[in-house]
Amino acid sequence: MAVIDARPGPIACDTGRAALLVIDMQRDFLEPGGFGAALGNDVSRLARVVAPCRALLDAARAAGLAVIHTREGHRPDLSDAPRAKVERSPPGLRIGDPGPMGRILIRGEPGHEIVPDLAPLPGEPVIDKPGKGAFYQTDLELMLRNRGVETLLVAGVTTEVCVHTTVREANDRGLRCIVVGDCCGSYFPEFHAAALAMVSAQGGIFGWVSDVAAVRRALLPSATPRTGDGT
Ligand code: TIU
Repeated sequence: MAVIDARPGPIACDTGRAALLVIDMQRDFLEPGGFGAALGNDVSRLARVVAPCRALLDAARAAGLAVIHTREGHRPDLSDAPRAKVERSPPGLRIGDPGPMGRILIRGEPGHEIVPDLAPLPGEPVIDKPGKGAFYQTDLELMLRNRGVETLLVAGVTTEVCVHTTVREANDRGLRCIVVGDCCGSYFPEFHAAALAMVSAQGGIFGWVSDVAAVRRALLPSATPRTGDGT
């Protein structure tokens, strides 16, 4: 049992019944020419999340947690892409349009891949999701139930969109969610801060908020703190 320092208070975590969920750390959101940029965002704001996420991934793997990755994206024929979503970006920069990393937000294209530093290891499931929430139209819930997962550590992008939607979905399914704040990123610093505050307000209405240093201390008590984990 690990006890993780968090807001609104410390949270006990049975590591045998916990999983790390890394959300949408894809080139399409982090690099120029992808979906994030097509929506008019400054994608350079997300790069700082990669190193802390890697420190978190290393700790979770070393502690034997289940690690699950997600990717947002659509089928090449766009049959799973709602028109309302496609029309959100300007013509020429829409989902399915060609870009420097292949077709924007399409499965199998270079831009859809997870950034190399955070690449899934063999055996780590990757959930391909058409929406913002990782539970919508995916088998994530089944996977978590089959593994007996009760607690989710959550990292990834963007804090107020896919991370928040997923945490709300998980909370309603009875999972304890610990959002690792410095391993989440947003194109909007003020939204990032507000989104984290919303999770832990009201006594932890959707979950807990922690940071990578606190998680590493709890999961690997004898390890030396290292660069990139915020210590
Ligand atoms: N636009 C934005 O902030 N996010 C997304 O579209 N998807 C995710 O958050 N993954």
